[in-house]
Amino acid sequence: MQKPILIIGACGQIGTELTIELRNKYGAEGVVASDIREGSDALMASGPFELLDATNYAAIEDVVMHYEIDQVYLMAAMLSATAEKFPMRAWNLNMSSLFNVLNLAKEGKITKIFWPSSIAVFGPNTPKENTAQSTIMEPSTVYGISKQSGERWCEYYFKKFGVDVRSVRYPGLISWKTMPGGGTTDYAVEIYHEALKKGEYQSFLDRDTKLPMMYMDDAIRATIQLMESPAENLAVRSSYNLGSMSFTPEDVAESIKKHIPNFKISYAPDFRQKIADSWPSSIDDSLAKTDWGWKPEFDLDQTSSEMLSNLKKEG
Ligand code: AKB
Repeated sequence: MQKPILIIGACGQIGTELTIELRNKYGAEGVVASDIREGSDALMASGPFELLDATNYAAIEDVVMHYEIDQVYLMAAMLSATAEKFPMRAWNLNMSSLFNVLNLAKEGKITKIFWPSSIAVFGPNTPKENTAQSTIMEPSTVYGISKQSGERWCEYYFKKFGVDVRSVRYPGLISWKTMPGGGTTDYAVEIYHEALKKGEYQSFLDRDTKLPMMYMDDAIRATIQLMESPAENLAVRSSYNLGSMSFTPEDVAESIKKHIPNFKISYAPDFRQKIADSWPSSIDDSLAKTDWGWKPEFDLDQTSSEMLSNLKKEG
């Protein structure tokens, strides 16, 4: 039997769905969920849970030893918009949590790590369209700087100590089960909630701000697929570009109108506009495709149908 997986940050937007999916695959006891706070009733009822601070090395080590953990998915992070407000807290959380798991692997206490990077590693001088895996980066946000530094450390620990760490640069993620918190791409989730509740939405990004985005089912599939790929296939040990679709707030509004014809969108860009303007519009993920067979399944209209029908069922 496979040794259990530990998910740190299991109650967040990605962690919640990742935990459920990994439990479907490996059984309830095969996945230990952990977070600094408790999560949804469904998540809490689905298997073992530990309250855990991702910045506390000794506490993570205790959980790893107690459950004989083999792999860690580190999903705890402060996202781009919140990180601009609390730069030092963001740096501390995003970096110390990563060092904690990298060092556990270096010491041979776990064998494999998943750590999420982001399109935020790119910056205003990066070519915007079809952004390559390796190009000018120069991130201009606190979050982006922490993710780019994290990528460098992942590659360093792989090359220097043989740590099997794997990563993708997530685009904006759209999901209905758990709200995102503190990101610049959050509008693309809020818009569906507001469309159903009020029939209108005021977007904090301008109408033509095009960003790379992905439906959560695709993101979860990519994450598990990468973790299950043979190590020798993985040429990238910093983080893989991961693409699916790109759209603007106006595109989402048009897609929602196919279901809610009277839906209205207005625009009031705030500080998050500057963050969005520094990120790519579309991503070249050909290395993920060749190295581990990545293939996205959801386009914008499929995402809208899924979001609206599931949120409607939730009431
Ligand atoms: C954010 O908006 O901060 C995140 C991200 C793109 O990493 N969703």
